[in-house]
Amino acid sequence: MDTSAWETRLAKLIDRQEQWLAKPNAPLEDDNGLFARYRNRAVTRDHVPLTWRYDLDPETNPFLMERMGINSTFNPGAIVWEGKILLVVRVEGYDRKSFFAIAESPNGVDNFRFWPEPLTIPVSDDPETNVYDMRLTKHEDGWVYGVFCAERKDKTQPNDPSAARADAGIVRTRDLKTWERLPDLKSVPQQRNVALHPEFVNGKYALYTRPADSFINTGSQCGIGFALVDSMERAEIKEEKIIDARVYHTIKEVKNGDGPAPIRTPEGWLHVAHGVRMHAGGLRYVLYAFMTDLKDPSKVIYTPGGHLISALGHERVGDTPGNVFCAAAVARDNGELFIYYGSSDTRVDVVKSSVERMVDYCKNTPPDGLYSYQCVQQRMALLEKNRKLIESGRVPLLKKLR
Ligand code: M1P
Repeated sequence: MDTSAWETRLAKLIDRQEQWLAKPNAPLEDDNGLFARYRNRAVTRDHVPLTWRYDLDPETNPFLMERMGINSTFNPGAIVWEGKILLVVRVEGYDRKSFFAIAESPNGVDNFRFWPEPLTIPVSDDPETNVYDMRLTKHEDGWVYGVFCAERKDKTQPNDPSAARADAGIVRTRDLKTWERLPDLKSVPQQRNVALHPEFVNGKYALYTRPADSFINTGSQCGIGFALVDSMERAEIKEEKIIDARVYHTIKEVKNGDGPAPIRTPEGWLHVAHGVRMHAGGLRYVLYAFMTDLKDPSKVIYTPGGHLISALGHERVGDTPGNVFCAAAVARDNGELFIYYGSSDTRVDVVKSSVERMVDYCKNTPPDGLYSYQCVQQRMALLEKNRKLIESGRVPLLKKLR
């Protein structure tokens, strides 16, 4: 390529990315009263800086090729930091390895820009092959913790190149720039999807866990667990109780896992989790919500039935079609609540709700009826209530529904 063609191409790349990053986002009108989706994706692989992907030297890259491509950006952790919303995004290269990088937005819905460099997370004595899905917790001990999946080859199965083991890696920081690596969470079952509770519980650190017999299948393990550990510097699970079990013929029949650290609300801790079922198309991941008791966060108090978010429209397209997965939600001081989720393991999408709406949803949505007969009864109860209201004439507009 001659110099002018090379420069023209570079100018185009720069312009195109700048336009993409500066694109304003807006909520879609077809919201459901609980949350609003947004017109544009929050973070995509096209947000990743050109300097991380291209060799920008015309001598060594005469065709201005993308030398090290990015496959996807998804499953972030989130934090409100100095008034801005920061996502610790799982960035996956063409080489299938993920790494973490912070993308920052002034308003949480658009203009996400990556910090100049990806995060350098120190490795332990037994370096993991892959890292992903970091949950962030601003803990009352003053540290910000990141708990993530540290994936290694399963050394007990040397002849199977696809055999892996998942453990919970732990890092902490005070400025989001320098990260201290702590020993991985010690646990007999494998652990992915571990989130740290933001407050001490009985003077200990509290973890929401997801024990699993193997890398993909949870096997004999039954759901989201709760464990107290004495220290995060040598975190070890000695006892774990299942607080949100997998249940036959529900959205969490095959497996589930807590999402971000729970959010304190006046009526309990709000959790967003993922549930997985199996169907002819493979595993189907959806998001659901539940709440735990303010004084005893291991006690589940509200379990709205069914899913909160399932993949729709563009969200259904990507590497694992039809799945959504969440490790990030933030509540702002004004009560606004943003939930960030990876759709089809490809990009980050966002919805806006509020703490008040989510609590109302959790308290007043009937739990899964578990049987079709019971589900019809629940629906009939709603219908009957509405019928009486229509007949009462209390809400004149309802006459239209007669
Ligand atoms: O592909 C969907 C998700 O699968 C895994 O989730 P789980 O731990 O419940 O099996 C994770 O690899 C997650 O990153 C991924 O989005």
